[in-house]
Parts: sequence; structure tokens; C-alpha cells
Amino acid sequence: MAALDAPVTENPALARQAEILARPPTPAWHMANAIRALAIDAVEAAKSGHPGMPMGMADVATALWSRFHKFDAADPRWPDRDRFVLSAGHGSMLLYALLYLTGHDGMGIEQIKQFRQLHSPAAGHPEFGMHPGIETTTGPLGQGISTAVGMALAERLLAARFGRSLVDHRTWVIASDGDLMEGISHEAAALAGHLGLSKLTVLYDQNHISIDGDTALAYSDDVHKRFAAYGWATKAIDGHDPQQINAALSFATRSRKPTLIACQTIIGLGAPTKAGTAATHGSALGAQEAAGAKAALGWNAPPFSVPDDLLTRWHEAGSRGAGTRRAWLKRLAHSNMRPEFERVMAGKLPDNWHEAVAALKQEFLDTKPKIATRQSSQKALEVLVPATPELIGGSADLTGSNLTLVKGMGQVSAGNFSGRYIHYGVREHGMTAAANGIALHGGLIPYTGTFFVFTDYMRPAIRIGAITRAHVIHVLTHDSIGLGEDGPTHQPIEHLASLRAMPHLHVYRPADAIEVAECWELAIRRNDGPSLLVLTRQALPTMRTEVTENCCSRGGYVLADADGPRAATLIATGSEVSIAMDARAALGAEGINVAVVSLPCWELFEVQDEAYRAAVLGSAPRIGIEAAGGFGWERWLGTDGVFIGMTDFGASAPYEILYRHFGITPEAIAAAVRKKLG
Ligand SMILES: Cc1ncc(C[n+]2csc(CCOP(=O)(O)OP(=O)(O)O)c2C)c(N)n1
Ligand SMILES: [Mg+2]
Repeated sequence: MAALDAPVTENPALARQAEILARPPTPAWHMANAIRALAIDAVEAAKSGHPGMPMGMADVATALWSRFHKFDAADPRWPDRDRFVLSAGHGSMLLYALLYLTGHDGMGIEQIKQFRQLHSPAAGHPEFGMHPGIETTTGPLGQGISTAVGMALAERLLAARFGRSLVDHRTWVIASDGDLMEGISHEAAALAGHLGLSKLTVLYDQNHISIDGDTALAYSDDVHKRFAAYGWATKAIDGHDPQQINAALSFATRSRKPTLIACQTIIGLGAPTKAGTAATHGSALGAQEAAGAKAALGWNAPPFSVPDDLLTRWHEAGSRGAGTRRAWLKRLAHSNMRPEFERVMAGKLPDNWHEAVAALKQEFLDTKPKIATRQSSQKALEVLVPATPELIGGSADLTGSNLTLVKGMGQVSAGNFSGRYIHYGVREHGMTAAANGIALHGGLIPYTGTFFVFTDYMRPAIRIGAITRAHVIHVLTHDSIGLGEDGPTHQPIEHLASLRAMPHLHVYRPADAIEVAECWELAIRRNDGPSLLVLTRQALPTMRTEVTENCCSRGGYVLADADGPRAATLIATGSEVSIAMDARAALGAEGINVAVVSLPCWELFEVQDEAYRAAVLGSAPRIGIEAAGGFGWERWLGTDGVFIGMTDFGASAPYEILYRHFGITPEAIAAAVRKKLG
């Protein structure tokens, strides 16, 4: 296999590395080497991980955390702290080293030694919730930088509400080549530029290396022109020169635009043979290379130990913000906005917010509107928006279809952040990540809007929302073949099943106006994960006959029981519930008594007690009806049930014709019941 043997090539990075290592060492250089040494040791001990990125970005991170980043290690959740997002999450040891060195509780040397081990806060990639200093979960490239755009936007929105004396902080991101290659970074950066999020700074680790080797293999963007075109300021610096780093960071703090600083770095700086190569990206250096790196860096301390004088200097960096935090606490104490600020930051809903929803439900009960669930959602928003000032809406260019905008919200724009509605543009992925960032920032509850089928364009960010348990609400309309003429590209088939498969997501598919109000209520109340409201384009009748209880809170319930012993149970969601009700009436006329169960939220139904679920589902034959693929319905139907739904993509036609064409009709349901009963 000689042909496959790679020729021994020169490593061009080594000459630059030699020049960098020959520079007179500065205090910052020594501090940065503590990061490098910890990254080397932790990855060696775990026998896996990514040493190259922390070694390459250590100098930039040191300057940032010791001079610019506003934080106080004594209170990592201080609301007015700067947000730091390590978008290149594979370089997680950089963040853990920074948290340890700056003296954060809960990230001691023991935790660093447990890098990548079960229950360690120093997990393979940064995980939100594992340590209070971790602002979001990163790892899927592009997500971090896009989440950070949402955080920077949240800062502007809250500053417009509470004033600069309470809200005045920056958002810092470290992003890699991979982050900027990913499509989502384009959406997010364009949005940030458009909105002029000038307190957002991306420190781009431009090491020209990714896993396959030199980024030139696949990547020839002019990053400066690209970001300039979005409306960003950009700078290029030697990422190992403290003076250039400091000057660029200082520039960023004065910039009137979001700023990208392209830091020319050497991945794995210090490694004697592997520096500047993909070999340092994602595996332990190995004993010999690790020892060589430490020697080259002049690092003599034993593994996992940092000399006292360096640790002291780092701890000073960690408490640098203490005075600023105390001054802020004083301002908060004297602010007449304090109760409201503390309320929203704690994620506590206003008193009486749900009274408006209760009134709306009663109104729906009295008037029994026949409207699309997207319309009843808008009616819900008309009462929720005034009742919950922290609610921030938006849509990916489908405002008039999603019906996500209601009177009085005001538009968010570059010059005006007092509004409550964000025109995200046609950027579903970026919108979803931004919404995660808004939620993770705290103080606001974001909802988004698009067509349900385009959750395909949102999914990686929905997943980050689910992993981080972000309080985000997605308004997803045009939820089935019921959207009609737009045809199969716009008709979701597999989406319900695929999203129901995602942990921690609540997928709601309400059947009428009252269920919509109930689901909105649940989504607003739920603060431990995202909710999806899956809504129709077409009108549906109001079927509910009482509003005393929030029936959707149990996930599923008997909407109409059989008149007499149950011959069968029809189980449906959303628009198919009224079709099931028609089938029930038709069967009843023949003396076949069936019950109709509405199952708007599988996740909530699943956690009800066995007896409740058994009573709802009954022991009679079960027929499931949903204008979507049947994957997953076995859970409720058992092996003996019948599913009526879709087995292929849809088609373009008026929706009534499509329902008949695909056999999702009261007649088809009644026929299935008769057949089942033999
Ligand atoms: C969306 C996504 N695709 C692929 C990966 C796997 N992956 C991890 S890092 C990386 C690229 C590494 O290059 P770069 O981003 O420049 O990081 P560096 O090696 O310079 O630290 C890839 C493809 C990922 N984490 N996320
Ligand atoms: Mg790279």
C-alpha cells in the first residue's frame, strides 16, 4: 500500500511557532500556559478530548478573561455579567480551565481531573446546567455563535426595558473555522449585523485547520468581506501577541457594530511536532509530545498543578469584577424597577397572568368559534402579550401566516429595542438558536413562528433548546395536508413523530380554540424546556363543552364518551379530532357507541398514572387518526389497533379533496370501526 503512504511533509507552522516561542515571555504568556498545561493534562488523563483549540486560543482567552470579560467568580449568575460562549465546544477544556483558574466554586482541580467522566461538570463538550459558569451547551458547530446572537439581542431588549444602569453587558464568543463554515452562522451573523448588535464580539480562532486537515481543502471565504457585508466590523490579529489582542478587544468594546476578530493562531501551540496540524485537534498529544510541549512552553509544574503565583494572578482576574458587581447590586437595590427586574430574571410569571386566558376560554366556550387553530393562537396571544410583558415574539417571514403578531407589540429594529416583535427574516435555524439564546440569557420568554414543515430547518437548534431546557415556544402553523394547495413540500408527514421522539420537548397539537388556549397556558407555564404549538391553517369547530379544567395538562382526555358501553375508542389529535367526532355521530346513529379521545400532548399523557391512561384509552378496539405518518402510534393503539393517516407525502389540491383522497374522513373511520367490530 505504498501509494497510500503519505509523504513526510514539512510542517510549515513550526517556523512560526519557533518565532512565537522565542518572544520574551510576558505575565500573560505564563497565565496562558496554565490553560495549555491543564488542557494537555486533562486530555491525556481522559485519553480523549481536544487539546489543540485551547492551546491555540489560550492567549486570546487570557486577555479576554483577565482584562475585558466582566464577571465575578463569586457569583457566576450575576444578571449583568458579560456572557461568554465557547461556540467551538470541542475546545471545552479552555472554558473549564478558565473557570478553574479564576476560582469558580464547583470547578476545582478534582473536577478538571474528571474531565469527560460521568457526572463531571467538565464534560466532553460544555453542558448548560453542569456548572453555573457555562452559559449554554455547545458542540454542534455553529450553534454557540447563533445562540450568542440571541443573548446579545436579549441584552438590548432588556436594556431598553430596564435601562443601562441595570442592563449593560457584552456577549463574547470564541468560534472556530467549523463554526463559521456552518450555514447557521451565516443566518445568525446576518441577523446580528442587521440589528446592529454592537456589544457582540466574535473571537474567531482562525487556525486554518479542521479535522480533515488544512481548511483550504474546502474553505476559501474571505471572512472579512463576508462579515463586513453583514454590517460587522472586523480585525485581523496575531492571536499570540498580547498587544494586538488587547488592542483588538479594546476596539471591540468601542465598536458601533458587532465585531469579528480573526485571530491568527496555531492549533496546539507548543506541541513540538504536531502544532499547526489536525493531529492536535481531537486526540491526546501522547506522553512524548505532551512533555515536549511543556518543555517548549517552559512549563515545569507537575501535572494538574499550577504554581501559586500564577494561580494568585488568575484568582485576581476572577475577582476583578467584584466591585462592579457590588456597585450594580447597589443600583438594583435603589431602583424602582427592582421587583419587576427580579421577577423576570427569576423566570417568575406575573401575578394573575392566567386570568386573561381563563376569560378567553370562557369566551371561546360561549361563542364556539369555527376558526383555524393558528387564529385561536393569535387570540390567545392577544391576551397573553399584555398579561406577560416578558413575552417576545417573532416569525421567520411568515408573520401573516403564523399569526404571531398582535396589536401593540412594536417592532424590534436596529435603532429600537423597546418593541416585542422580531422579524427574523427567512432564517428558521438562526431564529431558533437566537430564541434559545434569549431564553438562556434570562428575563424574557421568546416565541418563534414558521410553517411546521420547516422544523426540519430548526431541528438542531430545537435540540439544543431541549438539552438546555430553554423556555422557548415555537408556533408552527400549516401543520398537515390541511394546508392544501401548497402541496407535498409544505405538508408535514414525519415531523410529529420525529419531534415526539426528542426528549424534553412538549409537542402540542390542539384540536380547537379552547385546547389552543390551554396549550398556550401550559407552554407559558412550563419553564423547564421548549414547547411546540402545532396549528392548522384550516378552520376547526369548537368541540369542548366545559373549561373548568385544563384538560390538555393531562396530555389526553376523553372529549366525548360513548353513549353506553364503548364499542371502540377513536384517538386523534388536532384537526382530526373533529373528523373523529363526526365519525362518532355517524356511528352513534347506527347504534355503535364510540368514544373520542383528544391526545394533544403525548409527552404529558405518558406521565399520567396508569389508571388514568387506561381509563382514557379504554379496553375497546382503538382507532388512531392523525393526518401524518403513523410511526409511534403503536404506543397508544397496541398491536391490535388501526391507524388512519398518511403513508406518503401529500399532494397539491384544496384540503377537503386531500382529506378524501387520502382517506382521512368520518366515513373511512366509521368503516374501519365496523370492520374491526366484524
Ligand atoms: C455540526 C457539526 N458538524 C461536525 C462536527 C464534528 N467536528 C467537531 S470539530 C470539527 C471541525 C474542526 O475544525 P475547527 O472548527 O476549525 O476547530 P479546530 O480544529 O480548529 O479546533 C468537526 C467537523 C461538529 N461538532 N458539529
Ligand atoms: Mg480550525
